[in-house]
Amino acid sequence: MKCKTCGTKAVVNMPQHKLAMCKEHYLEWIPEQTARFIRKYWMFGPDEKILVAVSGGKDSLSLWDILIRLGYQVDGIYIGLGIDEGIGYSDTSLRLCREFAEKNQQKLIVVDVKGERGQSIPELASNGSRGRMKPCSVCGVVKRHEMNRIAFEHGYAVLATGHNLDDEAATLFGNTLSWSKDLLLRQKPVLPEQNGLARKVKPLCRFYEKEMTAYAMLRGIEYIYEECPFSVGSTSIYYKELLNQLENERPGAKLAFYVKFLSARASGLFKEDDYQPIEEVEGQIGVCSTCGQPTTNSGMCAFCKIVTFDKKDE
Ligand code: Q46
Ligand code: ZN
Ligand code: ZN
Repeated sequence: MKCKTCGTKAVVNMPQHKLAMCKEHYLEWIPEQTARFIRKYWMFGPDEKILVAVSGGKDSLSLWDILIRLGYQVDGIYIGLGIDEGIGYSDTSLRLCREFAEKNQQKLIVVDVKGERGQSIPELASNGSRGRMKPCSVCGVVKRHEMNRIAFEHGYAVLATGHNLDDEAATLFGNTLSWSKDLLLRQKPVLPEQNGLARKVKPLCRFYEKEMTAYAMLRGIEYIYEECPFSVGSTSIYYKELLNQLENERPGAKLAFYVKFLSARASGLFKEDDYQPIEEVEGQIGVCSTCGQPTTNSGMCAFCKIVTFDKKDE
């Protein structure tokens, strides 16, 4: 196997693209492709302030690395979830994010959920008054809220996350199985800024997970190998396994599934159905009575319901 660019021995083989590359050219190709996706989907411009959400995993730290290499002004945000589960998951992931930030002389904003709200994610999830909730449901609400809050308070126009193609294809698969029109309409590489919330972008959405693993390893990025303990047995992991079976038989199938969905939607897949008068759409968004963030709930947003109930019980 030879590098398509220089003909020396390739270290990465990508049958999905019918492409193989040496280390040097692979490490150039990934940022070039990322820059292409940023332009193609109109994610952000060179002067915009970007906040990248980092978890200590390969995708988010690689995204931070790539955006730095591309010359963007990009700071990191780490949400400390307080997940230990016998492996010190949150402690290790925070340490790796801090080390990355120091090594690259970048700013990292750390939000410690337990320090600020009194309870970690597992504690908020098992708190009795609201009934038990799944840690991932609580976690999703808390992470979204805190990232939006920090982006707003610190004036970041853009919030970038490290979702890769495997994540997006698994989400798309789940949304398609249930034909969740609202979720299919919202599943985009870019969600525009609205109601004071920063624009959300996913610059890695067209890279396979294994491409990001190769990038992180070849760049020498130290990341946490363990997945979050609460992800074990999740539906999204099951969908990823199913899609990997398909991909093994038909290289490129996962990418085609996702990219063709984006083009089908852009060319009007939902056109007739998705029309809603603008007054109706705007009427659905209110403001949380406690924190002021936009919400479709009346009264308190989902985040404030979680953390406020818990405070009363202390
Ligand atoms: S971090 Fe949070 Fe994930 Fe862990 S608790 Fe679930 S949602 S699995 S991306
Ligand atoms: Zn080469
Ligand atoms: Zn709120």
